[in-house]
Amino acid sequence: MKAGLALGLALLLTATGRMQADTVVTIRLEACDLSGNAISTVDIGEEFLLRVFVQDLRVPERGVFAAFLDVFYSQSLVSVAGPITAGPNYFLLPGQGDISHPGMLDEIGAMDGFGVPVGELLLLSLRFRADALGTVTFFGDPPDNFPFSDILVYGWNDPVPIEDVEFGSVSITVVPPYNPTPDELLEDLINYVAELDISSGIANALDAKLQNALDALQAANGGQRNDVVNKLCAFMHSVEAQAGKALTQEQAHQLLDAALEIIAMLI
Ligand SMILES: [Ca+2]
Repeated sequence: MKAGLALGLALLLTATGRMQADTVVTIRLEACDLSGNAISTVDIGEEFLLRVFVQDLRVPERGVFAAFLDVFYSQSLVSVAGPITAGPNYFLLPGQGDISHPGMLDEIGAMDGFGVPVGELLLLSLRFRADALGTVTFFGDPPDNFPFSDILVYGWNDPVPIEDVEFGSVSITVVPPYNPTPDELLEDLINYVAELDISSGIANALDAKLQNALDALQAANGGQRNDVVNKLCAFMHSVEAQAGKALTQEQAHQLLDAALEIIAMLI
């Protein structure tokens, strides 16, 4: 099949009449949450999916029949947490792909078996766990175990030359979980009020009420938390009085929601 690869390349160059190869297949990597939403950050300890998409870029598009790749990643930050799952148009070959070596997914991929796949399609996904803080990049890299890992497209008998396949990469940052304390939320709210484009008189009045609440909170023991709630209620009354006047309705809603969130943590 090495000869087949070389022949495929020669045929492609002859057919296109160009010495510069065009991308025929893209293999794109994406990080997403367990519901399938693309993400760029993940809380430490949480799981996420690495998803691999393929697309045939030829015109007219005929579809990717089989695609494989290696993926390198930092083993100190994330670890494999589940088996490979094929996308809905593809199936896994028994024994194909080795995910047992930390830091490397070797020869992972899938084949089509369910009609003509056109458009960008999910080839496979794989569950990872975020183990340590930092940014991890998953690098897609050409496979090397031919002919088992040949990248095939409909309409061509020979494999797609590796140099005509674009292997993508994706980064995701592992972050601490965001569990703000009431103090932190109150400080956020104070900063938010300070940045509002409102008259300084109103801003100062609102700020004074929040500072009162923050002072009470920082001095509070369990028995004094009602005092904090009362001070936040005073803040909310002031906001309501200014809604549609010194504050827009939207600003007022945001301030009320923020205060209610803090109160909910205190009662
Ligand atoms: Ca490999």
